[in-house]
Amino acid sequence: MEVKTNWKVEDLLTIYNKPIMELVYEAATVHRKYHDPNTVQISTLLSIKTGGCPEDCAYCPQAARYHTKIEGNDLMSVSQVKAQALRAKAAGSSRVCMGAAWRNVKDGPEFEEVLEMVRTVNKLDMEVCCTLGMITENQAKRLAEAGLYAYNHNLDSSEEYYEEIISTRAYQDRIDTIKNVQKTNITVCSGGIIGMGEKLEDRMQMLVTLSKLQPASVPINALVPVEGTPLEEQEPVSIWEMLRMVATARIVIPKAQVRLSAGRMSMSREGQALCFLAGANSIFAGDKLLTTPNPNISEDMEMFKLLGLRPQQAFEKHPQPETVEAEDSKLVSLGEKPRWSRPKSMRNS
Ligand code: SAM
Ligand code: DTB
Ligand code: SF4
Repeated sequence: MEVKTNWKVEDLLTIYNKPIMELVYEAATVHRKYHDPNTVQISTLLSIKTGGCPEDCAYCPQAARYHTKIEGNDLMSVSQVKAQALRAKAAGSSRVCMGAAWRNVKDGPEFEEVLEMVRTVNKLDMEVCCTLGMITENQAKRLAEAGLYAYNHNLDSSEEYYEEIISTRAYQDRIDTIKNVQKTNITVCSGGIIGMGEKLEDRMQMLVTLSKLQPASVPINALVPVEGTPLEEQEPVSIWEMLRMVATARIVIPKAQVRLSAGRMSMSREGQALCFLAGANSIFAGDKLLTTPNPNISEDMEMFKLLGLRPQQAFEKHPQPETVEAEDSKLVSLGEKPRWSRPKSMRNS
């Protein structure tokens, strides 16, 4: 059955504002049509390059210009990544998401290292996801050839609110990167953050844009306010806002894995259970997200047991990509210098 992709903000506001019992029932019904309601994907985040980012994303502890307490690191080695991935697999995780604090990928030795990390983790039979900032079509093709399963690139908010949060790149750059990913077999992971001071209409507008893209996974992050960032004093979002957001995302992007992402430290088990009922079917596990705390795996495993949830197996939703070894690759680095925009020309730097 075809999925509807022409939702309007008003339609989504009507859905979002339904009485909770009706909203959750409707979302759970959609969820059961496309997914096993007792299965939840466990993903593990690995910050392969932490801190020192030139961008000015107001929420992000890794932006070099904010004085946060995080410790920056150079690119992790392939062997460290392999060891961490094996540890995650043994703990029940089926997916590794490697994040780099980069504005965009630059062709060169570090990208070659990342390609090797992708090959290595895919050969462990785990889903490999990368989130490396903006990428060109050739870079997306090279990641696909290495065996990348998913690329994460969040819209983060509505186009209108985006420029309140980030001035060093434009919304269109995000869409362009997603379009580059869609030219390959890599699945798209794209979602956003709630609780940055945006209006409800912005959240719904973001879901309208996502429903046109129909990403294979949609992370819903609640802002983790980090000391030193411009958003350090934002009020936390309530569980009811999270629940309504998850349910609305489930209804309008029905086939996606909807992920309870940042913010689970402040959610009770009961709150998370409601979100799973309303269609969330993925979490990040492990006691750290990229730089901020997350519930530890044994607590999550206890929650799974309590709720009768099963961890999803790797490649249940899409087939495992093949890995082409570096020496057999037909693609080469183009040494591109893409013209990603700088809307306000690094005005704060
Ligand atoms: N540099 C790449 C980029 O921006 O696409 C990849 C890493 S970036 C940290 C990945 C995502 O983490 C962001 O798009 C944002 O959604 C999320 N994120 C970062 N800081 C956050 C925070 N304090 N609270 C919630 N989500 C956050
Ligand atoms: C996503 O949407 N959330 C994850 C992942 N994709 C890369 C990152 C959350 C980061 C939260 C802040 C931190 O730990 O630095
Ligand atoms: Fe953080 Fe990514 Fe923005 Fe850099 S581009 S500041 S890592 S969210």
